[in-house]
Amino acid sequence: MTKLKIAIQKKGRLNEGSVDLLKKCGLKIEKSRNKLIIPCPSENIELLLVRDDDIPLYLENNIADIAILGLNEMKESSFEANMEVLRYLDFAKCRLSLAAISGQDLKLENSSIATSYPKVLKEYLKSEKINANVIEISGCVEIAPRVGISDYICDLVSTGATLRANGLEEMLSILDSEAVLIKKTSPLATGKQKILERLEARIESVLGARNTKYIMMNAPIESANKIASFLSSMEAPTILPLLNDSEKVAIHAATREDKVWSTIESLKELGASSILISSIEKVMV
Ligand code: PRT
Ligand code: ZN
Repeated sequence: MTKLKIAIQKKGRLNEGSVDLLKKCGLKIEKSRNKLIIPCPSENIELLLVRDDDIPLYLENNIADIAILGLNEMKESSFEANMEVLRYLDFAKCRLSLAAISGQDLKLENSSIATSYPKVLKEYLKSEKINANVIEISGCVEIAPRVGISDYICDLVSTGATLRANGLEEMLSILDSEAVLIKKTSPLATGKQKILERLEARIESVLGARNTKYIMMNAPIESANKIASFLSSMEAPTILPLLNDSEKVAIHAATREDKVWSTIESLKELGASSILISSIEKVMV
């Protein structure tokens, strides 16, 4: 039986988001501490739990068919040219940034920069025609400027708390990263491709639902058309009569989460009341 093999991080910042997304896509993932291969036979899928640094190698050697990885790790891989991003997954967001001891100016020419991401950094320096010495260190990069190893560091930042705790200041972001669904650029066999397409459709519906809210309200009949045309819904809003109130109707619609607050304010101005907003689990368009 054909199986699609998916590599995800075993432990770390990508693990929880990857498992959560795949579970919402219907995969039954029974995690046990030492199990590195998890079969999901009902979906014809097999999960490989590995270190994120090794994921590009697994794809390159066709040990995994697709994977969930941080964009920064994909870009850092020597196999980057053989891989493609299928979808941005909206979690594990961070940026690769240049930082220095607080209060300094950014003067990269002829400087030294410590990093665990030498490939991405060198590509950036080349594209900007900056001549600088890249010092590769494997971790705890934040210490480098304080102990005189380098003038700057180039490291991943999400909240910036780690930089601040080490007296460093973020100066310039050179790459925005998040978890991405990736595969080798070469085509998959037909059976695997079909399983992938089904999974991608499910991911689409799970991620679509994350950014969508279901909004319900009562409104005066005379405002109903205005409200209906105002709501940015996926389909035309539903308008229902109310029991024992001939002057009002109930209006239901799906709306984008980032628009919810401004939507509520405008709805109130149009006379809407009893506004309820609820989450949506999945969206099939
Ligand atoms: O064991 P394995 O090799 O699989 O994991 P790992 O230790 O190499 O990676 P892990 O789990 O730390 O990170 C995996 C991926 O998560 C990274 O490649 C990024 O794509 C993504 N990610 C998202 C981050 C962060 N956010 C992040 N904040 N990776 C690292 N950090 C570091 C940051 O550099 C800082 O040291 O977390 C610390 C806290 O960040 P602040 O800015 O919130 O203080
Ligand atoms: Zn790693």
